[in-house]
Amino acid sequence: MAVLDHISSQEAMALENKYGAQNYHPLPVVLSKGEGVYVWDVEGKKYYDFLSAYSSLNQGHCHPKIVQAMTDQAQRLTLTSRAFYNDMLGRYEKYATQYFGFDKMLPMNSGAEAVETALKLCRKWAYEVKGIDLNKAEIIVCKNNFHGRTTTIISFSNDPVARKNFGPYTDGFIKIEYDNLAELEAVLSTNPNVAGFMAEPIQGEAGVYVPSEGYLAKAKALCEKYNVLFIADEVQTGIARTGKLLAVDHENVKPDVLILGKALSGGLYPVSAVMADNEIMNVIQPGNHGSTFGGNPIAAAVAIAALEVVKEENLAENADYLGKIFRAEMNKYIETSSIVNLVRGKGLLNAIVINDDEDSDTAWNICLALRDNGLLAKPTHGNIIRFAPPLVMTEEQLLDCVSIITKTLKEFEE
Ligand code: IF1
Repeated sequence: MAVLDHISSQEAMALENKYGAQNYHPLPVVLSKGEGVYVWDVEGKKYYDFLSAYSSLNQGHCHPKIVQAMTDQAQRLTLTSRAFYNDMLGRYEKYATQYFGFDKMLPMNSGAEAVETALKLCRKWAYEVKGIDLNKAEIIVCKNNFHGRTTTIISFSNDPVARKNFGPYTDGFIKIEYDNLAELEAVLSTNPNVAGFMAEPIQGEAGVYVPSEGYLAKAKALCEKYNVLFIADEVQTGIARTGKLLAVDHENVKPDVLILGKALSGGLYPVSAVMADNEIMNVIQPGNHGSTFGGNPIAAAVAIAALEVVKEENLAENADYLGKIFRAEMNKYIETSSIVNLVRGKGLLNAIVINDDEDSDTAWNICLALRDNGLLAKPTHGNIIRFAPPLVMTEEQLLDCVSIITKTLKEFEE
């Protein structure tokens, strides 16, 4: 059998189970095609994608403009490394920094790499600009955070599955409660070695946990008061997902350091970036940091197209509009539901909380039933299901999805 002969779902899953490291527990569905808000499995069954590769596919699957930009660039020049200049990177950097309103950016590939970049940038700024004693810098993070999978990042995770037996852990992080300004100020006002505060504007993995209104603006003000960098991890919340270009835009906050990934490429390619103004970014000098693929010409071409699509197709406005309809429709259902406790979220980053224990398998079973009914979503905990469709969805499609979701949930009512 040739490697790329036709394959059934059962065969494809068996191959991953046998030859792949078992670091995931995927929903049993094998996808082979995507277009806009839809995906198809290898047997040809069509589904609404309600995960969007964890908010990477905001522009929809295989967006023609982004695919075109990628294939054109792939036929011209793919990779130079940063040992040489290329004719795409500077143009991308100008476009993207003006788009988000920063002086400079540092291009990387994955979200975790961009988070690492931000942490290194913050530490170097602490020693060279703020004047913290060498190796004393500390960065405040939040409980129940999710920032990626590197050894340093899992060092400040409190998810036992993500961190157990991966020690020794990296020092230099202080964990505080999310959405708690008193605790933030208590640390800032007593610890002169704090260099930065890093947070997700909405905690994704924690279950789409939206902080109190004003939290981000007040946290940013506290950071200013104590000369500490406010680092926003918008890897998941950025690029129109929550109904604004960035989730911090809901509170008119400009982070000192902005971390982007996922939908920066429209889901075609791993593209991430860190943005900051000169007084911060200029601490990075040749040799301090980098990546073979970071800022490559394909990434640059893809990201420019992906960002253009967000503006041209008004994806932030659409996410805001459809998100309100989604939550309103779900709330109508929840009024009489014994299985769903609540819906929460912003724009098209939402979750429902199921009326069951956190370690139950109800959310998983509901996701299997949703799959059978033509909609793909994934639990974030035993009792929470995240709903994050592509932002190119129409109102008619969204209402169709609401009816699939409520019909499926009704199958689980006692
Ligand atoms: C996995 C969650 C989403 C992120 C934020 C950095 C990264 C992520 C705020 C790292 C990545 C992912 C990765 C994915 C699951 C996932 C996730 F469920 F864990 F929370 F999106 F909702 N900052 N999030 O959310 O980016 O290195 O992966 O490109 O399987 O680990 P990455």
